[in-house]
Amino acid sequence: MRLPIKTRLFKSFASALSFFSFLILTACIESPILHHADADTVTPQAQTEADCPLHFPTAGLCASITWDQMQTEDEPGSFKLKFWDAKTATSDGPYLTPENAVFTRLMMPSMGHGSSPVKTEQLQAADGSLVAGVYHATGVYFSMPGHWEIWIQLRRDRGVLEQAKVDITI
Ligand SMILES: [Cu+2]
Repeated sequence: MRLPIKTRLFKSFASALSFFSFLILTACIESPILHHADADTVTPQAQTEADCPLHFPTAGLCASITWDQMQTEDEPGSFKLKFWDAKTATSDGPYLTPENAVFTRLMMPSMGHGSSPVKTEQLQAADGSLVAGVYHATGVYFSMPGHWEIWIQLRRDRGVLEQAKVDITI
């Protein structure tokens, strides 16, 4: 039996409607994802450890360590230490000299001891001028194998204002 023309029209309208509502529904499901993707490109991403390996929130600085050389049996190691503004700069610079004195301490947490002192000095260019925000740490010697912490400290007088560490296994 053929359905009356009105019923057939209604049926095709209804199926068209359900098709469109399916599309709309799909769009609604996808839209938060799209919106999220858009938000990610606009909003600066939260700082990860890779962006800010050493974080000094009070000073508003980040820092990173780059090894010149690791210690050998005969010689201690050395590294460059670079500071930058946590909000406006990246690990590629521009680098910023902290307002406080910079120190390096080596600690072996499992045994509660340190190692011989590390010399941390602001890097000098060939003409003798100081390089902004870049330090050279020398005499970096871990006295035994195992897990160590390299603590970078910002100090005033004899007090540590702020410190951050990177872990290393020797
Ligand atoms: Cu030890």
